[in-house]
Amino acid sequence: MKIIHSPRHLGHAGHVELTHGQIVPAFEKPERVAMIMKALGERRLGLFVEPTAHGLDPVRRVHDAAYVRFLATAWELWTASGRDNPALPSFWRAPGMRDIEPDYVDGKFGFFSFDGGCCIVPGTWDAVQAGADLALTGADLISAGERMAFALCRPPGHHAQQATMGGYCFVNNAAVAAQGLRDRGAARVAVLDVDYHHGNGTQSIFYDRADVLVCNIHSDPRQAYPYFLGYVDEIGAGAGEGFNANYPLPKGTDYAAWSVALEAACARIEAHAPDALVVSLGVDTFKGDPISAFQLDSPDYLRIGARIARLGKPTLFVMEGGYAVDAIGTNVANTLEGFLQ
Ligand code: Q9C
Ligand code: ZN
Repeated sequence: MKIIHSPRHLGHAGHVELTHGQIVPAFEKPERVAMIMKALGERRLGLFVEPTAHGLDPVRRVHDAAYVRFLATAWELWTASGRDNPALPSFWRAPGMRDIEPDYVDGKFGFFSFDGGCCIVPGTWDAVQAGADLALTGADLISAGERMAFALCRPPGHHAQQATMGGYCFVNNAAVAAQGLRDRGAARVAVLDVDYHHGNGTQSIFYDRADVLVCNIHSDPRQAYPYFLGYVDEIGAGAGEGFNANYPLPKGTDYAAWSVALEAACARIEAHAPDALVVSLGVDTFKGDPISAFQLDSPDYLRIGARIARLGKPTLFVMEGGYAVDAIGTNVANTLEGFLQ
């Protein structure tokens, strides 16, 4: 197995987030990757490789050009307004307001985001571009015949929609990879999102398409972030009707109940008969996660990996959430080891 990583994620550091009415150090921090690499290295689970550069065209296959332009210039815009502190949005559009990109920086930050979880510092855009390259290098490997690969993306991606950042996510790495696999010849692709939070970005991006099935197992949006998407009746639209599947679960869910949803998602994926599978691998379902409320334990991740392997599809794992830094390495390594056994 190849583990695709890059030190460029380190530029996205020293940032903050808006949580519980306060500006706090970001939960999504560089140590997450260090701990994962340590665990994967100790277990000799794979070969570490660096990504190849793919440019921004494959990113614009799933994101609006104006949004990519905003991300590329956001820090410059922020500092041009006379600030040198980490950048956060603090204004958002409500339903009924105009869909026009403002000229002023604060308006742009609000226009292209949906929460205060996406802080931008000088190295953010470089880290985000590196993340997309990791995902695309993973798509290259799977297209070339590898059975599996792991794109150790940071920051994560699954909350990023066509033109909005949110939930620590800027570019939707899993969506970039899924589209990349389509563009490399896969007729059908499936995305299985096992992060604690609903992958609203991935769902939105592929919502009207039948070629990319999106399955999400997550905390019920009535109780949990991102709150405004992730209900069972979201089944896709138009040509994509029937090609989106949501499995919301209550807070407190343990592996016994979680794995029932995994079985249902796996059955749906088998029916789709994808040529390749992208797994949005969040391990914030762990019982010790500081911002989440499922009860999965470390050995459960071995079973998750093994069940996904039984689908028998070429599989690209893309890193998403997981904030219990002490356990994140074990939980990710267990998932990949479970797949490989
Ligand atoms: N105090 C991912 O896992 N904020 N994003 C929650 C809880 C948003 C999580 C605040 C959580 C986003 C990729
Ligand atoms: Zn999450």
